Amino acid sequence: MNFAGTQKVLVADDDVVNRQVLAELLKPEHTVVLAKNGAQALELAARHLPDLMLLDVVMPDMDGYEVLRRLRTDPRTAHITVIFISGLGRPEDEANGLKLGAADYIAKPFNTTVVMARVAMHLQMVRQRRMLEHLAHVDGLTELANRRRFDEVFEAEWQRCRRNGRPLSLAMLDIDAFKQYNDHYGHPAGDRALRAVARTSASGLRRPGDLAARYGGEELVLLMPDTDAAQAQQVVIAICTAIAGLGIAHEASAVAPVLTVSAGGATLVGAGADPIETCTELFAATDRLLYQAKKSGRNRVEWRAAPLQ
Ligand code: GH3
Ligand code: MG
Repeated sequence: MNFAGTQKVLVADDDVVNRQVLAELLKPEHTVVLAKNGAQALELAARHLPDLMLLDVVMPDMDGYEVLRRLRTDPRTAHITVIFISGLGRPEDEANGLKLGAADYIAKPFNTTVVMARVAMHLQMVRQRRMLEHLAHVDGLTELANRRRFDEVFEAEWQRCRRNGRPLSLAMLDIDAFKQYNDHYGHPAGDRALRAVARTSASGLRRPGDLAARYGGEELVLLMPDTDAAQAQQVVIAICTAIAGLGIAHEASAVAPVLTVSAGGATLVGAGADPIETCTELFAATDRLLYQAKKSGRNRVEWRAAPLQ
């Protein structure tokens, strides 16, 4: 992931001169988006998802305070860093702006050097926050989502799919005879194989809402919202086939001459007798099916459509 790219700043001000001055200042180093009123600021913020907004407080129709309030109610824009730039220079105006959740407050007339310095400082903080978020959610070895990220997304998708009566598919993948692989080829080779399995799994998922995560050790989970049992099973079989197709030699395996995986999968398909009640139960069902795949010979996929007992 690249954290060093050009950052995007949205400037919202009803005064054309202010907009131009700020745009000229920022353009050499940043991508600049300009809005001339509050409504346009909201629309462009949702469309461009800027790293930072410079928001005028006093604007006709919708003032900057209201723009900020509305930004915070939309999950897409809720975390955008906002600096107020305002002709209202009393301490209580500044305090009010900060209380509403602005990161900073600059009074007009502004000093361009100070504006640039503050913008640079806040953009640096945005960059650092993104890096920390990335580190907190990504597994260092495979670069897949980590377990923490998976748990968050799984819970949210579980809620969403149940609410909308949509199917939700979950699969768990585990490398066959991986202990023997490490014993035979060494741990660094094991790491490389695990990375290849992770890459193949991630690229086998088809939709933007799908998620591949490393759940632990050599165990991956694949989450496919809005995907029925037949589709999900097909995707997982294709992934397992592609992994075997990598042709990673595994002389020590009793299963096959190449590295293989086993998978268990379950799909939540709405109401029925003995339905699955929680995402933990769906997870446990998937885990049991993986165990079955292992027990019945490995290098295979076991699937069931919920409601399961
Ligand atoms: P099974 O077919 O039943 O899944 O057998 P297995 O040998 O794959 O399973 P077992 O649970 O006995 O061993 C898992 C092995 O995976 C042991 C552990 O060292 C290895 N492993 C887990 N995480 C990593 C990792 O990050 N890198 C490497 N190289 N090996 C790992
Ligand atoms: Mg294993």
